[in-house]
Amino acid sequence: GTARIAVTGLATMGSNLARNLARHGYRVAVHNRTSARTTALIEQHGQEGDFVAAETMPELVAALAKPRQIIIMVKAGQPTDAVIDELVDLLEPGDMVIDGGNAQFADTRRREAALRERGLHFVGAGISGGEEGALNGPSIMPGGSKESYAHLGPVLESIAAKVDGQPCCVHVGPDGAGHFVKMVHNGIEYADMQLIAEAYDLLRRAGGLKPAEIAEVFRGWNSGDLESYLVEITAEVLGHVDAATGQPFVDVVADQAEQKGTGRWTVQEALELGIPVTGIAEAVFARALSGHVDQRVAVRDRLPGDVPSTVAVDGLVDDVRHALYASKVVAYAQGFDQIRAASQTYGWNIDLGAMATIWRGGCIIRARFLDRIREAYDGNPELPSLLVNDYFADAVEQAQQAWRRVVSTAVQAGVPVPGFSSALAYYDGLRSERLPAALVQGLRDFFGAHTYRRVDREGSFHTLWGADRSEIEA
Ligand code: NBP
Repeated sequence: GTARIAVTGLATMGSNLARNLARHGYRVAVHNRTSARTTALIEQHGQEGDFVAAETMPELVAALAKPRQIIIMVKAGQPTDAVIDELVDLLEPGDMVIDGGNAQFADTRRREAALRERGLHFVGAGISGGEEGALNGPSIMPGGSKESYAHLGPVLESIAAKVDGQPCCVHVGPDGAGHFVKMVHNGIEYADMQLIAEAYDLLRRAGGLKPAEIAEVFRGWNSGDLESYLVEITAEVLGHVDAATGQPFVDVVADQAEQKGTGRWTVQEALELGIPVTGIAEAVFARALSGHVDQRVAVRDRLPGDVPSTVAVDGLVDDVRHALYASKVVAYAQGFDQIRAASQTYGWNIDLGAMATIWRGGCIIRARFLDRIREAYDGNPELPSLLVNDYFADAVEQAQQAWRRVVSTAVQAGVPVPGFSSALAYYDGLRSERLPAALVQGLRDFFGAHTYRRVDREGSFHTLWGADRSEIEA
């Protein structure tokens, strides 16, 4: 065969990715379980490039030059395994199977190990940017072997988004590293949106601003440090008026946020790693709370707020901007901590600065301040937290008083701000010289003889709480 690369799975993502490849001059073999999709792609877009349509998997494999490179873009989970099973018997050692779906990284690790046994390369590649990104340039986070990246990298880099001439694609690390980073990216996206939603809610409920006015506020913010795709589209969504009712669009949308699961995965994995990603966790739980409509309706009248109808809001808009920025820095700091922890646990050796680089374009969390994150990790790859990089430390210091005012205003006004307040609690926790964990240790030792360490001597100790309260070395 002569095709450079293949795509199997031609729903929205797969067909757009195939078109992106073809538009970049690659001969692309295309296949879908239901061949009507293949036919439709060729009929509608065949003139955009050099496609080879394959009706069956053996035809697809035969169409490819060696070593073969096949991108799978099907529904994550069992469908991906079904496609891999069908493929592997048709392939030869050295061939590469790329999973561009939203796979769970543990699945990617399992699949990579299984294919490696057969001499095949398995590349779990996180792809962000939705259908628009797939067509015009996504952010790509490929895992797998270095050897496979040597073949694949140039192709993926050519179709990825570019920022300042740099492709938003680098080799993340072995086996599941790419899908892990994609997962955390999605988790950060959850946190980012939650913080934006809290800013809106406060400006509306405590500040008394109308959606159209808040749209203007966000439009203004988008020309400063907060410049990002999400802040930009927040202005669009808040400014939109429902044609049917003439109401602000945001008032006619049911207030129950959905989740497909990647935010939840991020938190589950953070719990396993013992990394506090409170910003992401609060975002996942805020969506969960919003979704429990029956419960909300059942309890609402019995839970009075007892809050003043108005609160002093002098300078609220600027304060909220500071709170949003500081909380966002915390959410990213936590996400990067999680990537670093996983990198150590799984031996991935991930370059954290490079991750910030590839999220600058193509993906949903693209933002100006990712440049700052890259600079921070380039300057010091061992940074103990993003928060102590000079730029971010100064920014958070400047924001601090406003951040505290915003959280207390929200509390007084009865507006929930789990993202802002947990980010501030995280910040105050990290900077505290002494934490009440000492008391927790004392309690654990009291009821369960769990022992404790002392600040002044090495070793583990236990106090004989039920006897004379003398201390013994455990
Ligand atoms: P879907 O996730 O809706 O999957 C549809 C595709 O999976 C079709 O090609 C379908 O074939 C194929 N498929 C299924 Br379902 N079961 C199969 C099986 N047992 N064997 C072979 N093929 C099977 O497509 P999508 O929205 O384009 O997303 C593709 C992947 O990209 C997913 O993993 C998704 O999570 C990920 N992703 C999506 C986005 C996005 O914005 N949509 C963004 C980033 C990543 P058929 O035509 O024969 O039914």
